[in-house]
Amino acid sequence: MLAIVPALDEADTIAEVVRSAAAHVDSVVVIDDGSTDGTADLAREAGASCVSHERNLGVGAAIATGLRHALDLGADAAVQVDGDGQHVASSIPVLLAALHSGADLVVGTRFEQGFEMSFVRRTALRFFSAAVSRHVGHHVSDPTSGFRAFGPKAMEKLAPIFPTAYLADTIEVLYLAAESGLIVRTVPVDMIARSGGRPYAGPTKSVVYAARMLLLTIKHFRLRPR
Ligand SMILES: Nc1nc2c(ncn2[C@@H]2O[C@H](COP(=O)(O)OP(=O)(O)OP(=O)(O)O)[C@@H](O)[C@H]2O)c(=O)[nH]1
Ligand SMILES: [Mg+2]
Repeated sequence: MLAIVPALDEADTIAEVVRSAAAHVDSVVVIDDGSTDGTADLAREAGASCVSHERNLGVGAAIATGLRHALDLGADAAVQVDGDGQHVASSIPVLLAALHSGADLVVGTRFEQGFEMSFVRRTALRFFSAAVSRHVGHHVSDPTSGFRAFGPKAMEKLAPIFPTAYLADTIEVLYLAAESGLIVRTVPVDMIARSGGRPYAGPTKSVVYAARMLLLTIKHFRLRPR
């Protein structure tokens, strides 16, 4: 069992993320994407192995690298945990338990805990939640959550096709999972607000990539498994 931690300039939080995840998995790999604040060294000092991309490839590419790494190690499961400290490690066993109950890919959802967000973001997420839920045949209330667990079949099927663009790395991958015959399930998890570093996407990037994701949603709708 492996934790995959995508990280870009998360020096404030990475050591604690590695240590807290390590209590629930066999090993932790941090996928560093050109951090300039010492994230990679801090991750190693905290006990993680660290893979660094030569240039910034984004979160999706980092997860793909992590899944390939997990397959190479022969890991039976991989948990995706953000490096900014938002994903509370004590929820890792909850994600893994859902894998053991028969799911191939488990999405940790935060809305059950009443997570705060803006009206526009909430509305867009409602739309994508409805589209993803229909596609995977299970209600996914929080399709952009990056707190997830992958079983062996999900690692194998998704590692070669993991989308790299922002939002596609969380939403489109669920369409691809359903089209690959994977069972997608959700469990409520604990998440907290960012305590340091900077968010990956600002408002402009979010709007542009949400529009792109809308087009991809139409494309995948035609491929929906029946
Ligand atoms: N490997 C890699 N990791 C990244 C990259 N950009 C962001 N990350 C990491 O991916 C995780 C998620 O990014 P965040 O910016 O926290 O995204 P978010 O949680 O949707 O947004 P906030 O709620 O604002 O934190 C964090 O651990 C980041 O350090 C990147 O280009 N490459
Ligand atoms: Mg975050």
